[in-house]
Amino acid sequence: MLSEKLAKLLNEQVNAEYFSAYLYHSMSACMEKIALKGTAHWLFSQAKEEMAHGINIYQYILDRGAIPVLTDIAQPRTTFEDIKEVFEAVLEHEQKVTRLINNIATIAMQENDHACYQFIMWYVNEQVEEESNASDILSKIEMIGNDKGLLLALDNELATRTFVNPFPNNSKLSGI
Ligand code: OFO
Repeated sequence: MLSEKLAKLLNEQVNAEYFSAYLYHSMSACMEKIALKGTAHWLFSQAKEEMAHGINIYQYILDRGAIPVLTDIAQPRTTFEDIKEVFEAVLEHEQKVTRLINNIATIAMQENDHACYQFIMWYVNEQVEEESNASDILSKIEMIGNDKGLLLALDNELATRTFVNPFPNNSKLSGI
């Protein structure tokens, strides 16, 4: 059984992951608006991944004998002028999520909840990838500067992302 403290943190993390999905949907919509369809697709795929992250924690809360408590999801930012603003915000957001995940790992360790610690370690490793992806794309955007041709090449590259369910064994995520 999860401690009350860990159950609360995991519930908050479900909310944070759903908020991430909401934020990436909003960013995707802004990129559609300026015809960067590949970037919009990348962000939409990221939103799907965030939903999967949230659902997997939701299932874990149930598996540990607690009940997920769903709370309001905040409104995300709705205006982004260009792709640079988007990926600066992606990196900042993922750094914030990393801090939340690390805090859960710290508390799980302090409480000697080895199962929860092991569970959340997947997310600790995932955050390394999330931050690295955002910062790689941001570096490319900075190199591109005002070159529209290179921007379209990056947009085409982002269009090739395919969504892969990160938790194929979670029955709540089968078929997505
Ligand atoms: Fe769930 O990794 Fe991004 O927020």
